[in-house]
Amino acid sequence: MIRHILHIDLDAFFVSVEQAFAPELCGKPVVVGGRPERRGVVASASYEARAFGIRAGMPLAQAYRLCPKAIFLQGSFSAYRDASERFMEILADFSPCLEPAGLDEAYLDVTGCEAHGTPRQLALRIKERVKKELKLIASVGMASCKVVAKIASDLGKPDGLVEVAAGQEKEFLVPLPVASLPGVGEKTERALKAMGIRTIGQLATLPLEAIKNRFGAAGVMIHHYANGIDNREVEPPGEAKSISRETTFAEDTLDRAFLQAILRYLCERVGAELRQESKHARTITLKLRYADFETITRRISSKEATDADEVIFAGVVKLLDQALARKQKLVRLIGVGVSNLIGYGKQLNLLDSKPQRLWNLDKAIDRIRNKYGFTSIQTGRTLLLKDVFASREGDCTLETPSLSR
Ligand code: TTP
Ligand code: MG
Repeated sequence: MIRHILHIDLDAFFVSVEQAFAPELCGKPVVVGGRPERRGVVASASYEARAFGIRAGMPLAQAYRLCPKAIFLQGSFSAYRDASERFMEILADFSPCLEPAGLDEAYLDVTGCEAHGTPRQLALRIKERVKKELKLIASVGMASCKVVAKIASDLGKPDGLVEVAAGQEKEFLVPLPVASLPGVGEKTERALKAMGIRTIGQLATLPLEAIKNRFGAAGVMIHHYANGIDNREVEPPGEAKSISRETTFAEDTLDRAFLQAILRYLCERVGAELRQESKHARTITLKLRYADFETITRRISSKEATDADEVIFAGVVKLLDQALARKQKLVRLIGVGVSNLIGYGKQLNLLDSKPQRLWNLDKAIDRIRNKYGFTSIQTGRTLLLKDVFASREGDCTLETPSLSR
């Protein structure tokens, strides 16, 4: 059976989110990554900035030399994460077979969705909704396998829509440079060049054995890809096993009120994700890294599972107080985690164990945050962080999420 796979990738993602917030940035060379006088690299560059040769991964100082009039922004990671969540929600409306492959890209298998339209019609509708609801531009590649769909979406950028008909995969790939193949990094590209291979077409015609001898299993993979062969399924992520968030402070601290406010914020993030995954947690973990890099984790488990921000918060605050009572050392990193997760259905006495008030409150806040972004609502216990939120610079480094499956 011929599969219909879409690869959707947002154009200049970080920059485009900034432009959606501040339309005066549209049409200008914009770079997200930080101030050019600071160390660091370009995370995302607008297409206008790319016209000057600026690329992701390039040192900011070099980007500045290429285009001094470019607008350099620190960026706001939580805004990107919120946009990413909303982007994935739109995609999920088109098919349940959705595999996020990063914040701004995903594979969607729409085989069998003919009743709703052809793959091209679905792709156009996705682009339309992303534009209308998120003010972002999605480039879409359509093909019978993942690797060709991905290359097609890259090729059409910006604002692309490239369809590769079944049977045309190899022909489509022939003229493209080998570096467009996923799995061919700079090192492999150099090694292939030394062998006289520059295009995917040349790679495809090499005997498989020659590539296998030179590059091993990775060689077999890129040889298959070069021939338009990729049997990988679009795989929706498995169920979450643990969820955690942590943050490193700009300055080490022992300010208990501040630590509690940060903890509350992290708990709300973890709780929201837990509810999103329709899970309850039995184990709550606090992680602390002191200024001297000593790192401790402390956990409490309970028979009663929870997904309430308030309960998770009460747990970690207790752990924090115990840790601070034992050691008075400056803290450089703090994190909250939940694990030992169970599905809603397994906790039959749930409504008794979680006060209705907390349930209603968390749900109401989730709804608003899902619609307007996480930081659209700030709860009383995090008010101390107002300044951190106000400076988008701080927001960018507020926390690192981690979800293990
Ligand atoms: P990409 O999709 O690779 O890049 P992009 O969306 O900025 O541009 P386009 O897709 O139009 O080519 O990556 C998505 C986001 O991931 C990007 O906006 C910023 C982030 N990122 C980094 O932080 N560092 C990097 O080196 C890269 C490549 C991306
Ligand atoms: Mg992108």
